[in-house]
Amino acid sequence: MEKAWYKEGIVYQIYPRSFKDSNNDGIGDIKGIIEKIPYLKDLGVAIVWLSPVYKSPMEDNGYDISDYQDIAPVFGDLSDMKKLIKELHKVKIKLVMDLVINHSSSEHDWFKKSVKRVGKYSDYYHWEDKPRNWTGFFGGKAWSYNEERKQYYLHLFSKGQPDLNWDNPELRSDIKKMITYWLELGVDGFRCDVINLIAKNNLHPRGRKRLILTGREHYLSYPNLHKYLHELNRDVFSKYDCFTVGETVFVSPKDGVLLTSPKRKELDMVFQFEHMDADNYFVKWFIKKFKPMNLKKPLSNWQNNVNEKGWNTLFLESHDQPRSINRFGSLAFHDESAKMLATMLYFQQGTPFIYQGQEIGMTNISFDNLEDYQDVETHNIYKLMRKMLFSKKRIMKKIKYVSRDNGRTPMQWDDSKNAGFSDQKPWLKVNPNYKDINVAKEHLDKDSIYNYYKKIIKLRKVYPVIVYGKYRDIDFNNKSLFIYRRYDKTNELIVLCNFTDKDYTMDKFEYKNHKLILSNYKENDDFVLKPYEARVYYK
Ligand code: TEU
Ligand code: CA
Repeated sequence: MEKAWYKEGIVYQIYPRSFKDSNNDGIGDIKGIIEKIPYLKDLGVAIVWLSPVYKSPMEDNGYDISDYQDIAPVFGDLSDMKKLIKELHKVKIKLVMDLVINHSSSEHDWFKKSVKRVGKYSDYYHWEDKPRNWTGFFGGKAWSYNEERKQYYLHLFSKGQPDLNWDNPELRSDIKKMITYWLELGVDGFRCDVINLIAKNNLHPRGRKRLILTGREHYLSYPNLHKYLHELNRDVFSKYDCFTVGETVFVSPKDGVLLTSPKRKELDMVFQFEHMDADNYFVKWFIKKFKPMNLKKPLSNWQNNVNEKGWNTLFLESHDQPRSINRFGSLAFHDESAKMLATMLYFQQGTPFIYQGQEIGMTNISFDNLEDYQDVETHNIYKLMRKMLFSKKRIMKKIKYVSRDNGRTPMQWDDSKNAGFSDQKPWLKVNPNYKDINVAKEHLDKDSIYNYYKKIIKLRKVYPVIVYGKYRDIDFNNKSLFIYRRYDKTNELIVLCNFTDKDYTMDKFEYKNHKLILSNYKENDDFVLKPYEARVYYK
């Protein structure tokens, strides 16, 4: 299997708004990230994925871009960006930017010119005389009327995020120029936002009525997608030592191989979301009780069907997801379950992604007032559910569990005011548990979640079989344990995880000739796995 730096290194995702505020305006910024580079180095981070910092009206916190080649003043300026790249490279950390090219902001110059039908920009977006019945990712209609142009335009997300028309070669050429601009500045790769939505059915027929995302058959991994990805790779990415990870929604392992097979020269890896439905019925707002098998099945499915053909990513959290301890672990066994989840995940095959705060065990927020939530998706869904006559109480209960703000509360650096994130009232409230859960405290505790993550990151450097070994499930039908084997010709790792809050007695112990290289418990009984106990054996 082809070796590559982006297969070996740990990627750490930074949501800039919530990471570190250097100028005390209550909002994280680039200078704050530069301040924390020593922290990233200490953890063992190899690559930083930076969520958008471009010019934006911030309707979707920067995923609505109004200038792809300039920085939002709230985060800093281009000289800060160049300094960040330089300082990260100085300590051998690479930088991956967020590439949001399915849509721009309606404040983008291109959209303003498109509304006025100026030259080549007229067809940079999707315009129709009549709306389609499609619905969007944030609930509600996906086509809106523009009074000035007197036509409807497509926006799969918020109204301020019009979808770009990728069938237009002029648009594709401008996008390629913009990507080249960042690569020339020294950026080492891109996380491509909802990249499998970029190709639409240019006939715009009526969409099939569905519970969510009516009309998705006209843009979800549409055939032209592969043509456009191959074109980006051929004309831009292949000319640099860079890597691309696609955020691809509603894809199967089969799609995953099509998108990440090295032979096809499209993307290097993708984020898939099948395992993110482990606690919901297909739509995150329809919550169901988590069962370990609901996580094991999709993760194992992707391991068994993508390994050796394409390349996986390993993630449980991001700026779009609630915290994994609340979803798949246990607050009663907070530390044990956080460490177990990390063990379960990061010894699988694929590039590991850590989302800021995950490495110290940050948890969901629980605001009682809707006004305390800032996320556009949360507010849109609230309005939609009220129209569907859901009670306020019932909706708030869902929001507490599902809102993307659960993963966006300020990073908890220490137990000082605002968790050391800022001297000013932060844009989003700090989780009140910051006095117990913070970097400073965990740095000092050799048994902390932070130091457990450091051990995992170190082990990945010591045992290449973790990165390049094969994967096999063990005792797959076991509903309480997640056990798997990683191996190559001369090495074997066995990973055992108890996914329950009870002791689990194994009927046999097969690893007496193996060396225990990691566990989240100090004592390990041969036959009994304690609640959320994780072990890694090596031979
Ligand atoms: O997310 C796309 C996406 O699918 C998520 O919005 C997902 O539908 C939702 O979070 C499920 O709750 C990307 C970005 O990661 C997200 O932050 C942006 O809001 C979105 O695209 C639009 O750019
Ligand atoms: Ca700031």
